[in-house]
Amino acid sequence: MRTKTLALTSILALTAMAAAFVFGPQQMTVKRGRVVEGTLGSLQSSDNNRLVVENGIRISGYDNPIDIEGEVVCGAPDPQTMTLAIESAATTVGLVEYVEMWEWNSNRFVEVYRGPIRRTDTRTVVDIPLCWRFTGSGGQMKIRYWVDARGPVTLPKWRVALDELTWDVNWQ
Ligand SMILES: [Ca+2]
Repeated sequence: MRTKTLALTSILALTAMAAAFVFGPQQMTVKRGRVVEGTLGSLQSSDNNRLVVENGIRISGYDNPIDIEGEVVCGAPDPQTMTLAIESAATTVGLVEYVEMWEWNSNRFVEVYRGPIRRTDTRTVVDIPLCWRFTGSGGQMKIRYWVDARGPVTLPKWRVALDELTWDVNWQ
């Protein structure tokens, strides 16, 4: 019931905003890694307020040292275009960030971006092709952000700082 109310409010907001909307995750679960500073609110815009996550303990080689899942109700299904903005920095070289989105027809996460994380704050904007695949019937979207060490990372502890993780969605 709460979700339905939220979706309705978002649709009204969309009408007023000419069917284009920027938003970040409304809910988030850190499945692996330790939050050092920041909150879900830190991801909503590029403002130097960052969610900082330290790598977690790997029980097996299949575990990703940082693994975060988030959800949002964007208000309406079947958008025309969508871009994803990611702004991140790391305390070491050799890390790669991966972004996946939930594809509702096949019921699985699909990779939409991967790239190295730089030492300096870098904002990347990714175009999401066939973006309607990633919205549920009520406009729900799910995202997974994970990090793995792909280079020679010798530090036992390192951190990734996320300044922004948002979608720019257009229904026109
Ligand atoms: Ca921020």
